[in-house]
Parts: sequence; C-alpha cells; structure tokens
Amino acid sequence: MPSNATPPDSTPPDDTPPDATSASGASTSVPSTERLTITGAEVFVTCPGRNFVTLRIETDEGLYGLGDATLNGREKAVVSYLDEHVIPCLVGRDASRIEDLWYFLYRGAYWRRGPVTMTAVAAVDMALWDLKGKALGVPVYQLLGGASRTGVMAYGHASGETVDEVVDEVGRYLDRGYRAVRAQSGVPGLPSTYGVGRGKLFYEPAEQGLPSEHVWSTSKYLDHVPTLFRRLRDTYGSDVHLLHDAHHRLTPIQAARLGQELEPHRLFWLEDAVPAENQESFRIIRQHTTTPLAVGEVFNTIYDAQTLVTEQLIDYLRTSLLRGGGITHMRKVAALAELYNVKTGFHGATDLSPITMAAALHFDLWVPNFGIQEYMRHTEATKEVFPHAYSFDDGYLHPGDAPGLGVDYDVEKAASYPYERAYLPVNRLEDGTLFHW
Ligand code: EZ4
Ligand code: CO
Repeated sequence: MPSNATPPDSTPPDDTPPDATSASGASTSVPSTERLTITGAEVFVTCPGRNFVTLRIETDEGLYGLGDATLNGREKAVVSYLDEHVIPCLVGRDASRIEDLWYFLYRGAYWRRGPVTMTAVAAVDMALWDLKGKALGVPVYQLLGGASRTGVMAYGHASGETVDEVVDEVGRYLDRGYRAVRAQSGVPGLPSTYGVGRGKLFYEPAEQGLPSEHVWSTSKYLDHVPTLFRRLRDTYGSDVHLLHDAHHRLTPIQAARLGQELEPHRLFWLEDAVPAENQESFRIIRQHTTTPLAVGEVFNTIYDAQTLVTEQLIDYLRTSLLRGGGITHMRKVAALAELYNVKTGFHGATDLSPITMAAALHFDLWVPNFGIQEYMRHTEATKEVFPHAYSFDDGYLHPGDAPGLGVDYDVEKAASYPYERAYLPVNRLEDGTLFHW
C-alpha cells in the first residue's frame, strides 16, 4: 500500500472516541449505528424491453443495497466507471457513512460532475440509503424526515400523431385516475416527432440499433402546439393539469412566444423550453410569460441550477436522483430550491429503473417543496426483474413501507434479457443541419 493511502476503515483524527469524558466530567455516550462493512459489489446489465444498469453493494451482515446506474444510450460507460474505478475503492469501507462516501467519490475523483460520474455516484448513494433503511428496518422516507403528504401526484405521458389521437389518449389517462398529463403530438408537415409514442399508455424514448433521425421545423411546431392545448382545454375543462415538453429546441424568444400563446390554456409547466447550458436564457423567457417553467433532467449538480433557482427563473426543477448524484446531493439542491419557491418535478422516464423510481418516491413523500413526479410505466418484464413495493392509485404514487427503498433485483430473470445496444434518436432541420433534441 502506498504511504499516503488511508486504510478504508480508519477513523478520522478529529472523531470523538465513544468513551470520551465531557468537560463537566459526565461520561458522554455517543450513540452510533453499527458499522456495516462492504464486502463486495456487482454491476448487472439487463434489457427487459430496454437497458438497465444496476449496482448491488453487499455487506458482511448479509444485507445488500441496490442502486440504479442507467444512463440512456451510454450504459456501458457507467458499468466500466463502477467496475474499474469505484467498486475497488468501496470494498472494506463502512456502508453506514453515506455522506463521507459521497464526498469520497465526488471530491476524491478530482474530475467532478458530468453525467457518467454523477450517475455512478448516484448508484452508490441509492444503494447506501437502501442499506441503511434495511439495517434500521425502516423505509427511506422515514430516514429523510417522514411523510409530508399522503401520496405523490404523478403525471403520465399522452401522445399521438394527430390532435384527435392525443385528446383520446389524455382521456385514457384521466380514466385511470391521473390528475396530470403531459401532452405531445405529431407536427403537421413533419414525418415523425420525438416524444410521440409507439403504443397506448406506454412510451419508450430509446430505439434498438444505431440512432435514427428525425426532421424538425421550429416554425411548424410553434404554429401547432397552441391548437393542441386549446382542444385539450375545450374537451376536458380546467381541472386537469396539462404539461408540455419542448425538449430544449427553442431560442429564448421563441420560448417566450410559446409561453405567451399557451397562457390562456394554463399549463402546469412548459418543460425544457431552451437548452439550459446557458442558465441566463431563462431571464428572457421569464420577462415575457407567466407560463410556469420546468427544466433540469440533464443537470448533474446544484451548480447547473444555481442561477435558475436563486434568480427565481424557473418554477420546477426536474433533476432526478439518478442524474443528480443520488439522495445525498439532491436533498441539498431541494433545500436551496425551497428558499426560492422552486418545487421539485423529478424526471421519471422509462430509462430510469424502478430503483430510481422507488428512491424518488421516498424523496417525494418527504420533500417539503414537492411539485409533481413524472411517471412513465415500465414494461411487465421490467416489473418482474425489479419487484417493488411502490404502487399507483387514483393519480397518486406511494413508495410503500418496506425497509430501505423497497425494490429488489431478480438476477436470474434479469439474465434472460441480455443487453441490446440502443440509442435516442437525433434531430435534424429540414436542410439537414444537426439540431438540438
Ligand atoms: O427524453 O428520458 O421528460 N422526459 C423526457 C424523456 C427523455 C429521456 C432521455 O433519456 O424528456 O423522454
Ligand atoms: Co423531458
């Protein structure tokens, strides 16, 4: 071992020994959760309809914790990051020290942030919260501070090639009890549109094989969207929450125009109006429209949202636990957002596994500034591979009361669905220019 290496189980020098005597002379007994030594960890890849990467951390107590490590279209990069660079460092460490391990992986890497790194960090973090809940015999939402609500409002995805199809599909969600529905439609004059599903009540963004290509016209899109929401309001009235995702394709001033034109239809939110690398873009949109704004499914850390939150440029932050470094980091992000009246609205597409969904639901049930939870149903095969305690009833999700996250991973069933290369599509303008999503 090199001379500057610290043994994994060493106690930091400033730790107070458990038998220390206080200044008053009384003996202070510092309660401590028992040490839970990590004995090993394994990464699994399965494709029950789509690819998922799962981290399982094992301990000397025989308990294991599960974390989601799926990065849509870049799955193997995270597998390698975990196998080669994270797992060797975990073995022998104390799984009960979640915060310390988070900083070990974040600060210790030197190369901070980025989707691959932060997905790997999130996978470890989820697995450690799962382990702590199991070790203490409580669901994770109890560890966070307990339930702030009785259920987690979810929104579903309605889509169709035509406005008529979308209207019918929104109706199907309302029949199932949903209070909130995202609506996306094909655009007249464009052969295909991302976000328009291939099946009823189910939508999967990635496609097997190499990336397919869509053709995009912002002007055709902008002319069409207000028509869709006028029809939806005329049909279903004002009670249902309606949401829409622009997938980062507009300029700030185009987003401002769309926001204005949608104001009469009172959207719950307009999502990803512009690419958000440039947080200042939202100042322009905000100056022009009262349509609520949501962004953040591609963010990795608090720094991606700092300006947006502290200048109150958005209403909902969509960074999922999976992209944002897990529960440990996202609760700091949520606390900052709470100060500025920004609510959560976690990403919950099918490319986040049931482990992320479970972790999100524990977080959502607790977090004071909860807004809404995206919920795209997984395939039946996915549910078999990941048996879970969470449930949907009458528009609301609940994480259940199983200890930890309440999700398992059936290694044998998973093995019957081997990895298949899959990608999100790419998007080109009518003249062939490669465009934003
Ligand atoms: O494009 O999850 O709001 N949901 C979305 C998703 C994302 C995919 C990317 O992997 O925008 O469909
Ligand atoms: Co989105």
